[in-house]
Amino acid sequence: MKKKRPTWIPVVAGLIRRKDQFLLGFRPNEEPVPSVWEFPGGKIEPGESPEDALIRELDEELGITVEVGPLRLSVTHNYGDVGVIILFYDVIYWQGEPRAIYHEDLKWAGKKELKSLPLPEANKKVLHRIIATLP
Ligand code: DGT
Repeated sequence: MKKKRPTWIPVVAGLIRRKDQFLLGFRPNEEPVPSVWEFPGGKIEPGESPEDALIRELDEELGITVEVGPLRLSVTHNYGDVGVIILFYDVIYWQGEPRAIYHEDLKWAGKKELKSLPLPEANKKVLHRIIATLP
């Protein structure tokens, strides 16, 4: 019998930094990852480059126009029977003031606060590496 291949979802997330803080969005209460503070971003559409996906997602979610920098880190995680691979990119420049178009709320959080907030499991795994990207 043919083995069922797992489903993988490619996701991009932006590391938007202001001084020693990151911009986070509070996810609406929707499965599979409800009510946590996440790094803004979303799924890469088929045929789209990761950078273009991040530009599109940050425009849709926050209403900002960004310049995407280098890929800083990546992580894989399983949510039930689907796996996500999340590519975290530096956002080196943005135009406009971020607004909570998709999220319930936005906040700037520094190292100490990040460690105490509810975050997606996939982010907790690499939190030390995310924090290491702060100046
Ligand atoms: P859609 O089109 O309604 O399916 O939604 P998208 O494309 O905005 O994608 P989204 O944000 O629902 O999917 C991202 C997946 O990655 C979701 O399963 C949650 C998971 N995830 C884990 N950590 C993070 C994170 O820090 N940021 C984002 N954006 N997603 C994360």
